[in-house]
Amino acid sequence: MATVRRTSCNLCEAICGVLVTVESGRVTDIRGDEADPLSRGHICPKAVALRDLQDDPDRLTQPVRRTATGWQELSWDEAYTLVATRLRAVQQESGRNSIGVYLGNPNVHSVGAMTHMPTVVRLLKTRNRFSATSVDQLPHMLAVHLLYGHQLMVPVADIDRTSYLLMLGANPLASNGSMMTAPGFGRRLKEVQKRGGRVVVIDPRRTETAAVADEHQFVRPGTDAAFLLALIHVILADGVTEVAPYVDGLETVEEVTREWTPERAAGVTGIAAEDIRRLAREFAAADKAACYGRLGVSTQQFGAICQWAVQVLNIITGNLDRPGGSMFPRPAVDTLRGIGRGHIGVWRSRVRSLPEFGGELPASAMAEEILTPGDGQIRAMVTIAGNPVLSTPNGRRLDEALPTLDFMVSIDPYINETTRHADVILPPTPPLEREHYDLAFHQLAVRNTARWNDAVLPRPSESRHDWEIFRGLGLALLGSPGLNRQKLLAAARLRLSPRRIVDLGLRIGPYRLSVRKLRKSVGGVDLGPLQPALPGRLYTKTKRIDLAPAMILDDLPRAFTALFSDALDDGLLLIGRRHLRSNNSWMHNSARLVKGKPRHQLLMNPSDLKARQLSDGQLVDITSAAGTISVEVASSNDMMPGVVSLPHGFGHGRKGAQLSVANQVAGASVNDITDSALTDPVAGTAALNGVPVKVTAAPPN
Ligand SMILES: Nc1nc2c(c(=O)[nH]1)N[C@H]1C(S)=C(S)[C@@H](COP(=O)(O)OP(=O)(O)OC[C@H]3O[C@@H](n4cnc5c(=O)[nH]c(N)nc54)[C@H](O)[C@@H]3O)O[C@H]1N2
Ligand SMILES: Nc1nc2c(c(=O)[nH]1)N[C@H]1C(S)=C(S)[C@@H](COP(=O)(O)OP(=O)(O)OC[C@H]3O[C@@H](n4cnc5c(=O)[nH]c(N)nc54)[C@H](O)[C@@H]3O)O[C@H]1N2
Ligand code: SF4
Ligand SMILES: [Mo]
Repeated sequence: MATVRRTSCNLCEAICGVLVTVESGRVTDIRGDEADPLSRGHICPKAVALRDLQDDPDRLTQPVRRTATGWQELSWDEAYTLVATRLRAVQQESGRNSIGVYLGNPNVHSVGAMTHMPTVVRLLKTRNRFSATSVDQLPHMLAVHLLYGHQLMVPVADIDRTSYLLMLGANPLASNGSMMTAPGFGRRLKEVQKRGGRVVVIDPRRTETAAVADEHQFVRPGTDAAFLLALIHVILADGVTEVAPYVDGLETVEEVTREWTPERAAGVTGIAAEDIRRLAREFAAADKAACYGRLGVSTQQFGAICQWAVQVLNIITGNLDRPGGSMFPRPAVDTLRGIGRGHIGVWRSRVRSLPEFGGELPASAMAEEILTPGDGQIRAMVTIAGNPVLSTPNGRRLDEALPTLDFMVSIDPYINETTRHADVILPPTPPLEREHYDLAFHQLAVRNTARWNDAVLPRPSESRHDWEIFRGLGLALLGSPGLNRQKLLAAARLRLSPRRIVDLGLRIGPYRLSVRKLRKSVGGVDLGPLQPALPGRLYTKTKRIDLAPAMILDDLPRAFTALFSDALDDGLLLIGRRHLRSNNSWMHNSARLVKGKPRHQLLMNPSDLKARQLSDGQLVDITSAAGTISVEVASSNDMMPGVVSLPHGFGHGRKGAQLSVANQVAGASVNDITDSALTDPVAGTAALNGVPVKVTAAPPN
């Protein structure tokens, strides 16, 4: 008999409600849930992959250990003891910091990882912690930490009420939105336009999103800082600012942007000075406007300046904290309370002296910290829901570094490009077997809603949820807790279930909800549109906003020199892209998703092809300072001349990776040529976009 169960898809940040049909224990259908007040029935093709994850024969369900004769299953208890013993042994021999930890993206999509993983990471007491943050949203977190006093106090564009949306470096029609949970982004954009509003996209590629916008401007990769500061310059020169009484530092911003003129910006960005002036004036004049900058303006050499400038633009035009502007969500569980406000540079990486942020070092430093001998060298790695061999810059070097470790453990359902190097792999249950409340993305949602999901399918007795794995591993690491208060607390925390923790959070949260109440609401509860929150909710000590933090001001001269004085490289610049049917590096094992036209090619403007006597479809070598990869080139008028685009997450088929579908997918890993030396020095974010490359015909083999 078929039953229909409600849950949500948590593969990306859109957290769409879905209805799953189950027949005799198997999923037979997945569709959008119209009753979800946030997603209103929207889903994308990846939702069906939930079913493929469930049924994937390559997915591990029990711990495995690498032996001379191949992978061997072991019991959960054996695995916990083995891992804890080996990790402690490495630390005993080589010191606390000899363990490196890398946390990948799916952690934020799992309630069990959110509630239980931090305790285990803390127990390891190492400073060599890394995560996908530094190849992603770190500049956002730095900017809001400096401006609003908390690293996660991120405002989102109030897309459902705005009349002017200026987007840079974001392609939500492929990504479904990021640092901004707005399921059905395309529909929401159409609604802006239907209301008579305007959508403007700034991107070196005419993306799927640019195609539906009212205006698209090409921008030379890595130069958005000049564009954004010129917008601020124009608005300040016009004297049309609208600044809230709790904002300081306007004069300083005026001073430091004086030299950042539209004419200068035009020279490097490729956007005409009159267009920059017009866009600034349109933005300032719109009754409700929001500027939103995402990955393309984060993972680049001036990401920190860009994300700061996006905030400043919203603030000085009176759009921060205003309906239709840029607003702060108010989730039912206040995640900010449970997470530190953030800090930067309290310690630095050993080899290159890159700063920590919020307790994590830049992922760009990971390989060198493993490969460089000396005190504090990483000798063991713990990877949790990450595939850094494909997802971090100079992944090839990391791929070579991992086998030199004394020990490696991965918490991951797959034997993939990274985890094939592990000694032990601990696989968690797949999404449909888990309960879920979204601790991360209600915090970034364009509407306040809340939903609890029961598991759609029972977990098989031999499987463990991720939180159970963290509990098992954490207790093994604790050994016998003894009388130490900290240890007892950690053990107690590990023993609480996610449901219990969420329930407590809901009860003390702003709407006094509970898991019981949420379970009774079909599709989730609607808590209404975003509400103004300032200055009361600011985390700054003064309850004021300082527009001009020293850390950013100090970096402006570097940007000015690099952008305006240095001889600009006239070669090609490499950027990334995403596709609706692909998710970072790890969903290429779903035959249903990867079928159809290949999506791994290098996109290049026909004029650039012609100048190099290359032709569409040809195999080319792409060479950067970090190395060379070979891939097919595809001619595309959607590319800005001088810019080429390659998606990340490809480069499967490596020896030992057990991904029967993905291993057949063509393509190379762009992160074999992104350069770990190329970072934004302010916080060490990897500059994955704007990498100088040469493209030549690949020699025939
Ligand atoms: N060049 C370039 N590089 C990029 C980007 C880019 O745009 N360009 N984007 C960057 C961004 S934004 C990000 S977020 C990173 C992502 O970087 P990562 O997080 O390192 O990589 P993912 O591809 O998301 O890999 C996720 C891993 O988690 C495993 N996994 C899946 N579900 C679960 C689960 O529920 N639990 C556990 N324990 N494991 C699970 C998968 O098998 C896979 O090994 O990549 C970054 N790298
Ligand atoms: N289908 C799908 N959805 C996803 C993911 C996925 O892999 N697949 N990944 C998820 C993750 S982890 C994240 S973080 C989000 C990311 O969400 P988005 O930020 O929307 O991601 P992208 O599609 O990479 O868009 C980045 C855009 O920046 C542009 N760009 C590159 N360099 C520059 C530059 O210098 N300046 C400007 N202005 N633009 C530039 C690129 O052309 C691209 O269009 O997507 C999430 N959703
Ligand atoms: S947009 Fe697609 S992948 Fe993202 S949550 Fe919705 S259905 Fe899942
Ligand atoms: Mo990401």
